[in-house]
Amino acid sequence: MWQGPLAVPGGDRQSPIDIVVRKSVFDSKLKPLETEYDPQTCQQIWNNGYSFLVEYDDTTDKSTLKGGPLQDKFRLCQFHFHWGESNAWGSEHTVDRRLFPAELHLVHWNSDKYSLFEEAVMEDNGLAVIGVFLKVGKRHEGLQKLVDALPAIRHKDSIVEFTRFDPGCLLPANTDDYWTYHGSLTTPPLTESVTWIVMKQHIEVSHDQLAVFRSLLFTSAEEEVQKSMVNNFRVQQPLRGRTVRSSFT
Ligand code: SG6
Ligand code: ZN
Repeated sequence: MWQGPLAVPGGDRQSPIDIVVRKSVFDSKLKPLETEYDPQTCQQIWNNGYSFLVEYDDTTDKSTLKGGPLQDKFRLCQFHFHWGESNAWGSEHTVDRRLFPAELHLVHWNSDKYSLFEEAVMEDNGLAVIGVFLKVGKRHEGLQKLVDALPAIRHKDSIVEFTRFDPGCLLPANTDDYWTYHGSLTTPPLTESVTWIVMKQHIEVSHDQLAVFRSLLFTSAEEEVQKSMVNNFRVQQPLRGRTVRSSFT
């Protein structure tokens, strides 16, 4: 795939990382997150050959993220997941080396400073991504509407209308407790433009719901050999002197 040595720049704030709880630094100035999501901005879901993306209309400030470690207002453009072939791994970030079966990423761009995602993605303070770990347990009611839509986008490049989905239903009950650090996108262009906000609390989904994620394909309908969409996470990157701050003690 893309993870050849040439594709990986020698940056010093790459993602994902292992969060070492004992080394994270409590910062009393970190505020609670303020998410304001309008389900009406939800537009479509597509299989981009690496994950599936739920995309939001980001032409206005209708679905936004503020607060937390952020000075500016950020606009939601999409969310997606990373997951493993088994429940033993799949997340991109880890906590004290603990792996989770999947990880949700809600991607936002700085609409105070920039006018387009494409512009923000190249800039230092351009993006803010919320990461939420998924654990296997009871079925997640909010997620089910999404799971039901997945068979329609089984192959790469398929896209279907998907509307009125509130991404807030995928956040854990407590969003006040999180870790934050400066990092990068975990796929090309791997730009070091991301303020990562990783939730301490996980959400629970059922094994069956994750099994539907795993029934997606990396390959398009035309390809002869079909490949299951699993293990779509990047390998962990060195911390290189960065500090992970926590909003909680
Ligand atoms: C996923 O992550 C998405 C893709 C891309 C990538 O694989 O399929 O759309 O997202 C914002 C963006 O370019 C990187 O996003 S991530 O760093 O949050 N994982
Ligand atoms: Zn991601």
